[in-house]
Amino acid sequence: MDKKAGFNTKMVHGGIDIDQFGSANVPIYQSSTFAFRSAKQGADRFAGKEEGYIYTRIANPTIKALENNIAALENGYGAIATSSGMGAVTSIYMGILEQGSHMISTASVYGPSRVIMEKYFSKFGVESSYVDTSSIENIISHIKPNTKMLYLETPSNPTMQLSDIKACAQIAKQHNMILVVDNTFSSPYLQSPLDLGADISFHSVTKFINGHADIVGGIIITKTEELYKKVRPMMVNLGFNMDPHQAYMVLRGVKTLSIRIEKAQESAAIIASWLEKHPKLEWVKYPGLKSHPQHELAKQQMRGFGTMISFGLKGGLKAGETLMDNMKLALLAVSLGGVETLIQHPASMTHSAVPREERIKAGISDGLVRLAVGIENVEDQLADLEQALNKC
Ligand code: LCS
Repeated sequence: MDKKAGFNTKMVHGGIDIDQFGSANVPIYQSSTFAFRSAKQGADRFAGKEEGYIYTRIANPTIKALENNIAALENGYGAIATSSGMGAVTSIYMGILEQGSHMISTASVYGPSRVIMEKYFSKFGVESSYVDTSSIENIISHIKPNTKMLYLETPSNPTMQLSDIKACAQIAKQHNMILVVDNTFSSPYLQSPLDLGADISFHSVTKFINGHADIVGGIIITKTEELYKKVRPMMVNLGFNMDPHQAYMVLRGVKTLSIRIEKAQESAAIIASWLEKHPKLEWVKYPGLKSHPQHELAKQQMRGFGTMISFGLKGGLKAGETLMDNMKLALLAVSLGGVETLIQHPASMTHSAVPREERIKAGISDGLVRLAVGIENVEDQLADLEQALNKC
């Protein structure tokens, strides 16, 4: 595949080899193990002297096709598919950090990404600072001699705050930190962290990349071979591997990634402007709105403003509950990035494990409601919000 091929071309063909039968789709190699033709071949494969498959936890042809495809979309050296987005987060923490090292991270990250660091990795002597990474000065003020990783989630879940990837890459380089970006909220279609200077980009493929709310998965893309070799053994040895059937589902989803996002994003822009004018709302956060504090940065580092909106109602949490209980088309469910519109309440759902004080400090107020816009007709999405807001 020509490296200069367009995004849609890479989405459909990137990294995918046609098999011996000319199969248009990558087959599901549902096999846990792969037979060697001889003892020597087995030994050579284990020694890395011969390419080929050994055991599915290590590598598998269907999973490899997905890894090559996403590496092509993000312009990385290689990709590592994982059982879930959290499998990706854990593999990255394990691969880069060690006892005594320190990490700086966006305060408003997906709840469990923070909880596993503060609750579990801390037990093994890893330190962390959860800070406002939208300010470079603030990041610099938290750097310590043992800071090894700068971890951004941009836009962040669920506050929709942005961090400047290019500026952070410069700081990371100066201070010998590995820059990791959780690119889940943008997908490879809207943002290319590695092109902006990040070392590692990753996704919960459960969201946009798969896009059909039918599997859970993750993927890590590294800029260099060195980082790939540091992180891949974590997936393999800790058992965070994807399953071949899961990889097949994701390969099927990724073929329509840009088309799904374009459609949902068009609606999200209309809905965000509509919500901003609604008398029952106190505030709306969407990177495409001029009122978003980092609208200009969003224009520079993203190729579109995405499909995620967060907002607060004047009636606070009570009104938010009434809204969620009365939505008829949108599902009251966590997750995002699928074809269906979802609504949820981070304080009691996705971010409930983050202590309240820390959650509020990170900008996730009790009344914040998160809307993940799907591909339904925008008139129907608006009518659904209108009838539910009328009850608030
Ligand atoms: N990173 C981000 C930004 C996420 O939103 C999620 C999941 C993960 C990582 C973890 O991925 P998973 O293991 O679930 O594949 N976010 C969810 C959310 O906002 N609602 O439900 C899950």
